Amino acid sequence: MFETIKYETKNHVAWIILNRPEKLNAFTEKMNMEITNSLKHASMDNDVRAIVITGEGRAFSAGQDLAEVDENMDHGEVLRSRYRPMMKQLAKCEKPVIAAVNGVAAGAGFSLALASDFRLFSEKASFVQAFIHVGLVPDSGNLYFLPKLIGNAKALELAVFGEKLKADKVKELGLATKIISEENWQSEVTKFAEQLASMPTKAIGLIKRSIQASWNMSYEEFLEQEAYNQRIAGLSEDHKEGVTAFSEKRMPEFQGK
Ligand code: T3D
Repeated sequence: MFETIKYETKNHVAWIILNRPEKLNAFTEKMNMEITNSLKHASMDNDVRAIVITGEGRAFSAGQDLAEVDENMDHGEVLRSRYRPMMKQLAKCEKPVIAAVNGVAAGAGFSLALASDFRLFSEKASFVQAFIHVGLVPDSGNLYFLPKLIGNAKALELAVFGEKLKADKVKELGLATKIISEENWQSEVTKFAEQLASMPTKAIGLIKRSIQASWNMSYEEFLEQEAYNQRIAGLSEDHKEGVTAFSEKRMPEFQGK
């Protein structure tokens, strides 16, 4: 089905595995398209309740494949036609998306991780704002998310100097949900993803939507949006199950409906 990624589903989790390990999973046009399509597919599959994006081999992704770049390239158009659809598909996904950063994430690879909802970070991974080293500006939403996560001053510093951030620095900056040792990597990522996949999926989607909405709304507008979202959550089967389980003094069994 796909050539540059692997797509697998297990226990309600969709795994999108970037699969050009010999090029550190650098993005080609085809890969941008396949990531976009796989995210769309996972978003629409009712059986999928969490999505993991990770890389094959020693890297998460080294960003744009520089072998594809030539001097006649219109970089603005490349972003509009290839990266924007991928980042928009990710932003509108109503299921939790986990970037399992198994190794180096550079350039747009770093951006993809920033745009995800959770970042699990291997102790041997690193983040690099590689753009400046090739005379470019961080793209693919990078400078939209990074200042919100770590503040303007630190985001500017990283974007300008492009230093490699190893696990200890990533932890200090609060850029990772969790740092995971190499030996526990696969089991911990799976456990985290499967835990999310057993939670009330609709409520998680509404939480994501609320946080996104809060960036562009007045408090009054936000409170209205909140009421609208809570009405939807309140009509879900998972809400009913949560209340029933509470009154029966047992653990809820959410179905994501
Ligand atoms: O038009 C547009 O603007 C589109 C949007 C662009 C967004 C971007 O992502 S721009 C930024 C592009 N990415 C980079 O500039 C990163 C370049 N790579 C690196 O800086 C380093 O490779 C890493 C820090 C990621 C990893 O370093 P290291 O020492 O672990 O590995 P390496 O030896 O440099 O790379 C290993 C191989 O992967 C090597 O190939 P070889 O020599 O073994 O055949 C290297 O050329 C290849 N590779 C690494 N990154 C890329 C790549 N090949 C193509 N494109 C890459 N981005």
